[in-house]
Amino acid sequence: MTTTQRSSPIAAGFHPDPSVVLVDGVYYLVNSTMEYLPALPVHRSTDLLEWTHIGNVVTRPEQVDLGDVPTPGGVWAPTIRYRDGVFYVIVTVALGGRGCVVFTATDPSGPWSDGLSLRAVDGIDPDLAWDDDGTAIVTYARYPHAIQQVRVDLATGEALEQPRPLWVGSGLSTPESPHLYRRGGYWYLLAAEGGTERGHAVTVARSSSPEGPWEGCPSNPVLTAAGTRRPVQNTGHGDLVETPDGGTALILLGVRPVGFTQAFSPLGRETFLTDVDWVDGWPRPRPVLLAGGPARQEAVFDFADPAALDDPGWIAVRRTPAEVASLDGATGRLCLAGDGAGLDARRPVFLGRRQRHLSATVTARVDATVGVGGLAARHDERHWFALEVRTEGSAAVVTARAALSGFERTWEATLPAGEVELAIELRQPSRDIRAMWTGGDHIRLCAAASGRRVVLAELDGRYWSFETANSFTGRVIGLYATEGMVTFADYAYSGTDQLPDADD
Ligand code: 6LW
Repeated sequence: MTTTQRSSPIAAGFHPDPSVVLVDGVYYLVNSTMEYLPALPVHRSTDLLEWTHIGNVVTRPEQVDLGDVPTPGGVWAPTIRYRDGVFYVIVTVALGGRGCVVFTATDPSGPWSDGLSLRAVDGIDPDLAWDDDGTAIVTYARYPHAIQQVRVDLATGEALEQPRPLWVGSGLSTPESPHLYRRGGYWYLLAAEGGTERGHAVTVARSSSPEGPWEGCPSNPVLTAAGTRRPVQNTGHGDLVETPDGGTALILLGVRPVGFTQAFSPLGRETFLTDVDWVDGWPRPRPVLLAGGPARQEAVFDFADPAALDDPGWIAVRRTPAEVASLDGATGRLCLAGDGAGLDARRPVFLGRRQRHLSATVTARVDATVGVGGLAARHDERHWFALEVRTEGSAAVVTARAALSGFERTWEATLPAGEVELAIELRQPSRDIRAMWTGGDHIRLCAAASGRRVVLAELDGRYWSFETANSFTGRVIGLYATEGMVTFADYAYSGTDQLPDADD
């Protein structure tokens, strides 16, 4: 059972590239998911503050054809829109997947369609808008031509014209994530520039036509955290939406780097919200701050509950959760069958959930009497740490493993054979200058059995952060098996955030 949180960020943990639509007083949010399935989570809200995860656009692997798409490819930046009773999500399955696809649904919680491929869209970050005469316009990013546009027939997927260069941006690097809006007598083109790292920025242009010519805003970039010590960095890649009181909000991605140097962000890119003022006919988003009290979230999954895997927040790597995990009603346990693939494989046997808080504890009770497996935190196949259990005679041998770009270190402890409780403890470091060498969060890898508890390793989380992994995802913590049959009694997550000091 998961409790909904109310604070900023609005979608915490690995939730990059947000897009939002307002339909009959209800907001729907989608985010990219890279190599994970199900893909494209859909969150719902009536006030823009409290969000509930209601489903996922991609629940069937054929919808995206992830196959063996390499990291950091997969399901990139979607746009969600609505017209005449139909919800549309347009997305790119990048680096060898299905390319540009449009999914439709009448109920955003699903099911969503098999998807229509738009072969003419040879770029990323597609946006969907409609012309006065109802023709669909897809605006997207393609290097080196920056923002491009093409009109398409959404019944057939065919292009109605040659793709056209649209806007080169304000002069920063990599213009991308375009969105078109109509307001007053103008069409507005919102974009991200500067790359998704510390230079990330929001820029805007306007025109009387969706084709341009575009007049850039004189105060571009209209938002960036570059060069500041704001607690939320990399702010960019946003989508505008009307607020319940008739104002405007920007939903955008950002990271929460920890510690004094603010160099490493354990959770990856998350989704934030900020208010937008209109000044001289231009949108001016306010800096993104952290709001609300520290939210504590608890989620306990008891695998004796036949509904334990129904929660839409479970994700697996390049396969659906149902392809890697099953519940055994007779024993009340979750079963993972190892197939020889380790956590460094493209398709590990791994079932996880996003780390959503800067301080979190994740525990699982595992039986590895006839297999090898345990609990792992993963950014990608080259950046992960884990507690792995195997049985040797009357001993459960627990190995803490830390893998970083091809380097691996292990620590071992022996406990009595049988059920072992594994714990990954993650703690947000102080922002005090005296703690500056910490870099990332504090990681502790622990195991316990028959009343004996051991701390196997303590790590600096800088090596398992967005900046080090550089793979577009965030930390996902889950259960895994490499060999034989490994079973689990439960998975428990408890997390909280400490707000930065008032002067930050
Ligand atoms: C996304 C693009 C980006 O499509 O990263 O750096 C890609 N910018 O906007 C994946 O999140």
